[in-house]
Amino acid sequence: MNSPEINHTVEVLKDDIQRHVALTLGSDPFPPRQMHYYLGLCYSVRDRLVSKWLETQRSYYDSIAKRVYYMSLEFLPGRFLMNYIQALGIEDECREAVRDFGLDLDELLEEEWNPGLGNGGLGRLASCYMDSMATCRIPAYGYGILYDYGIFYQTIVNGYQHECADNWLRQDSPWVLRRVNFMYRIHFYGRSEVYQDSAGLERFRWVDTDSVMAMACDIMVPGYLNGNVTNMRLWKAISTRDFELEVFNRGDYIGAVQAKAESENISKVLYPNDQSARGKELRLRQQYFFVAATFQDILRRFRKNNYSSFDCFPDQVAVQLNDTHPAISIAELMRLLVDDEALDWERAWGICQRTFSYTNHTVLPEALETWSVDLVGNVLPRHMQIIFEINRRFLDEVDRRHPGRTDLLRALSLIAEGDRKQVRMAHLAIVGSHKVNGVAQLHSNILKNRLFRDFDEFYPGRFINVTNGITPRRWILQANPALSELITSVIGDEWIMDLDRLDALAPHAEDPDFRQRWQEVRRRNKKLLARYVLRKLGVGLNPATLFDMHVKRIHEYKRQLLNVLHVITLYNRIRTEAGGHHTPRTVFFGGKAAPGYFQAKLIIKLINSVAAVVNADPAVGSDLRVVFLPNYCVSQAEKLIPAADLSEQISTAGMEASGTGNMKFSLNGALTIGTLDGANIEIREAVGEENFFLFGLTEEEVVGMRVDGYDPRQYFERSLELKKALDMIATGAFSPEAPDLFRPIVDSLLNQGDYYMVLADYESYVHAQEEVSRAYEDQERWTRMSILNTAHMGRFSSDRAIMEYARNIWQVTPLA
Ligand code: CKZ
Repeated sequence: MNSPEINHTVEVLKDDIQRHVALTLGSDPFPPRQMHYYLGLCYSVRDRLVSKWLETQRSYYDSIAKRVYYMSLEFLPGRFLMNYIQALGIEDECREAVRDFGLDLDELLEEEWNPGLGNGGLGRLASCYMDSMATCRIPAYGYGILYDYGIFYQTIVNGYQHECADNWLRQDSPWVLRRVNFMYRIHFYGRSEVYQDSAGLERFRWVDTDSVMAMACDIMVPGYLNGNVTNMRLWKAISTRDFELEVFNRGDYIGAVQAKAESENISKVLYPNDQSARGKELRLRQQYFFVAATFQDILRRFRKNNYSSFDCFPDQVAVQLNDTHPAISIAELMRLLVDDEALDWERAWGICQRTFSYTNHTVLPEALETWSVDLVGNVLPRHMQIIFEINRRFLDEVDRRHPGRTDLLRALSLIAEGDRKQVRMAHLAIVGSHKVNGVAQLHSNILKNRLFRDFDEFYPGRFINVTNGITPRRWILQANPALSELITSVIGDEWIMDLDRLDALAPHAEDPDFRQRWQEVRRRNKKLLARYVLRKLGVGLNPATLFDMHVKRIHEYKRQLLNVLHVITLYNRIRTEAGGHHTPRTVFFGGKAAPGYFQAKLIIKLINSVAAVVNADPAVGSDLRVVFLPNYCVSQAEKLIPAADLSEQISTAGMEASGTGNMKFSLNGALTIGTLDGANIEIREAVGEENFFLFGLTEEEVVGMRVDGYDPRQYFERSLELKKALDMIATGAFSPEAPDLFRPIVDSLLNQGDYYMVLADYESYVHAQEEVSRAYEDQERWTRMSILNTAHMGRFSSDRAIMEYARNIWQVTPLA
C-alpha cells in the first residue's frame, strides 16, 4: 500500500480522480462534468480512508479492548465529503486538484445529498458523539438503520409545509459500503413454546415465526487527523429466500414477489414524528429488527474472542441506549442469554444490567414511549413474556423493601394498567441499566426529583448527568472556516482537539484590532448567507441588519409563536412610530413540523403569512424582514449558524432537555436570548450573565403556576401590545382571505390554557429583545460579547461529553 505522503500529492490525487471517473463510473473524463468529478473525488477520498478503517478495526480486535456500542434509531451525520477531507488533512490538495480540472471544491461539495436519517437534536447528537469517539480513540461502533427514505424534504407552498419523500439513496451513495456477507435472520410474530431440555429443565423457545434478513451497511467515521476510523453499521432489511420459496411452492409467483417487497418495508422510512411516540406496529418492528441484528453482531464479535464465560460480557461490551427507542434490547439480551445460552435468570440479569446504560432525552409525556401489551405480545411474544418476568421479579423486590406500598408498585411497574395495558419502555430501560443519564444539569435534576423520583430513591446513584456537547470539527472548523482561521492565527490550532483552549481568546476581546477582524469575518459570513438566500429564495437581505435566528423543529414548547408575537410587536412599533429609530432586524425561521402535528403546521403558515405582510409593507422598509427558510437540515445549519448575531433559545423552562443548537450558535459567536432551560443555564454560566440575554419564568415558577392555576387572559388584558398582536392574528390581518385561519392558535393561547405559557413570558421576552437591540447599536460592545461567547464554549465540546461517558458509565479508556 502507498505511504500517505505519496497518496496525498496533488498529482496522485488528480490521477485517482480521473481513473475513478473513467473506470469506476465508466464516463469520459473530458470535458470534466461536475457530478462525475464530484464522485471521482469521493471515491479517491474513500480509498484513502479505507485502509485506515481496516487498520483501526484490526487494532480493536488485537487489543481485545472493551467496546462501546452506541445504539440509535437516528443519526444525522451531515455531508461526508468535507468531513473526510478534513479528517485526512488534505483540503488544500483537494482544492488544487479539482481547480486544475477547472472545478471549484465548494461547488462540488454542494453536489452531495444530505443523509437525513434523523429528526433533529437526538440524531445529530449521535453523530457528534461518533465524531468524538473516533477523535478521542474510544473503541466504539455506532449502530442504526439504513432508511431508504430519511426525514422528508420540506417545501413551502402558499405558506404551508409540504412533505416530499427523501429518496437519498436513489443515486447510490459512495459512502455506504454494503456487506453482503454480514446478514442475520430476524424473527417476528409466532409464539413462545415451553419444552424440557436434555437436563430436564423447563425452557422456552420462540417458534413459528416470520423472518426477514438484516444486511450490514457500513459508513466510515474518521477521527480528526489521527488515522483512527471507526464504523457506523446501519441495517437494511432484505427478504429471506425460504420465505419466498414457501409461497413459490404454492404457485403464487406475484404473491411471492409482493411478500418479498413487503418484508423489506421495515427499513423503508424514518418516522418523522419528533417527540411524539404514537405506537405504530411498523415502528416497533423497526426497533426490534435493529436491536436483534445488532445483538447478533455483538455476540458474533464476543465469541470470536473465545471467552470462557458470559460473565465477562460486560467487561467487553458497553451498550448505550439513545433514548428508549432501542430499549427492547434488554429483553432481547435476556432472551439470548436465557433461551439460547441456557444461563439462569439471575446471572443473565446481572450481565444485562452491567452491559446497558440509558440516556433519557425528554420529559415531554407524549414522547415517552409505551407499547401496548397486545401489540408486543403479537409481534414479539417471547419478549413480552420476558418483560412480564422482569417486572414480576422487580416488583417483588420493591415489595420486599417497601412492604404494603401498592401505590409505589403501581408507579414503578413496567406495565401501566388501564383498559389497554401498556409497556413503559423508560421503566424497562431504567431497571435494565446500571446508569441512566439526563442531557443537561436541569434536565437530570428533573429526572431525579420529579419524573423518576421513586426510581432514584430505589436505585441510589443510578441517575447521573452528562451535559450534551457538539463536535467543534463540524460546527466551527468546517462550518466557519474564516472564524476558525482567525482564532488559529492568535491562539494556535490546538483548540480543535481541546476546545477549552478557546479560553485564550478572552483577553483578545479587549484588543480593538482583533475585534475589528472578528467583525469583518462575521460580516463576510452574513454576506455569504444573504447571497445564498437571494439565490435560493429570491429574497434580498441586508447584511448590516441584526440577524436573529430561530431554527429547530417546529414544536409548541419551543415557542416559535412567542417569537412571532415579538415580530408582530416590532412591526406595529415601526408602523406607529414612523420616522423613529428601530434597530434593523432580519428574523430567520427554519424547521420541520411533524406531518401529523396540526398546530405546528399552522405555526409555519402563520410565520409565512406574517412574513408576507411585513416584507410587502413599504412603511417597514429595511427595518424588519422575516424569512422562513425551507428544509432546515444539517447543511443549512452549517450556512446559517456562522451568520447569526442572535440565537433564539426560548423554550418554556423545564421542557427542552438540553438543546444543542444553542451551543452551535454560541460557539460561532452569536449571542443568545434564552430562558433558564436545558443547557442554556450552563451556557449562561460559562459565558457570563452579562453576555447572555435572559428572560422568562424559571422551571420552578412554571411548575408553581401550573399548580396555582395559570390564567393567560390576565396577561392578555394587561399588555396593550400583546392584545394588539393577538387581535391582529385573530381577525385576519395576516390572512385577509380567511380571517379565521389562525383561530386554533389564538384559541390555544386564550381559551385552552396556553400550556406553554407564551403569554406569561411575552413581556419579559420583549424587554430582553429591547436590550438586544440596544446592545447591537454598540457594535464594539456587541463584538466583545461575541468573542467572549466563543471563548467560553470549551465545555460544550462533545469530546468532553464522550470522556465523561467513557469514565463514568462505560469504563472504557482511549486506545493508545
Ligand atoms: O434530544 C436532544 C436534546 C433536545 C431533545 C432531543 C430529543 O428535545 O433538547 O438536545 C439531544 O439530547 N429528541 C427526542 N427526544 N428528545 C425524540 C426524537 C425522536 C423521537 C422521539 C423523541 C421519535 C419518537 C419520540 C421518533 C419517532 C417516533 C417517536
